[in-house]
Amino acid sequence: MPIAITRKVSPALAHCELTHLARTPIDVELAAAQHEEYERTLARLGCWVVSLPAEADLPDSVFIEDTAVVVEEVAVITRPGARSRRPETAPVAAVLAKYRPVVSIEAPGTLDGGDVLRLGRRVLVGLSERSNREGIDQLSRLLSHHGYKVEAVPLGGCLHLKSAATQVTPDTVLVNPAWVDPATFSGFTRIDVYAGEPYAANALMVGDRVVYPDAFPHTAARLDRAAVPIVAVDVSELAKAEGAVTCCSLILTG
Ligand code: CIR
Repeated sequence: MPIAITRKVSPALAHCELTHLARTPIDVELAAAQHEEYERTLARLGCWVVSLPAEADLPDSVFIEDTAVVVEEVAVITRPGARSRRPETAPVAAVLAKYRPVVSIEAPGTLDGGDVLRLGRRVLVGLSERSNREGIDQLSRLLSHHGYKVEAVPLGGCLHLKSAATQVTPDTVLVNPAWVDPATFSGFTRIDVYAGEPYAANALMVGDRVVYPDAFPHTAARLDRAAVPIVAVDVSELAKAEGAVTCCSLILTG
């Protein structure tokens, strides 16, 4: 059974980091309710959900994906690119130590888990405002002796690599080609997001299903046509904090 580690919405969510979105009022109670439904969805899809308590002083801590990169062999604790997010990692490291050997990215490296897209033994990492070359090199050293090949991927216009591309079936990726070079995914079948839905490339594959925001009907129709089995969730309030579906969990398999 996959384990999904989540963290409850912080009461301080409205003070989140924002890079590409303007600040708009966030209803924290609604965000928390949407997050609970997201957790229930993961449970319905067969995950054992380990839900960590809310952190009152860490606005972005619900976006737990950014704090670690977990493969079968090891958990790599990140050093988030946003200084305000660095205190998020310690409690996550303590939990992950129950499941994996734990290693860490060290200064001056920075890395956000949202930049890390694993495709089999290939690990693509967005060279972004959050993840620097030193962080990517450290990740490469930490994962290479477990047989992974880490590749830096240039990005433009978005926060993280997984804002621009995610995997939706074993051989299909969902891509916003305006934000990442689609040639990166040669060898995969590619589904492009509908141009009017730039944020639509973030999907969370859980087993053979895909958790997907209900906010992108045109791109969802493309996924349907390609027979990608999606399970819709409403994460509209979390989206105002620049979060989406991958960022709210760490999924441990194997
Ligand atoms: C941030 O800027 O760090 C948060 N407001 C959003 C993080 C979203 N993380 C993700 O998509 N992996």
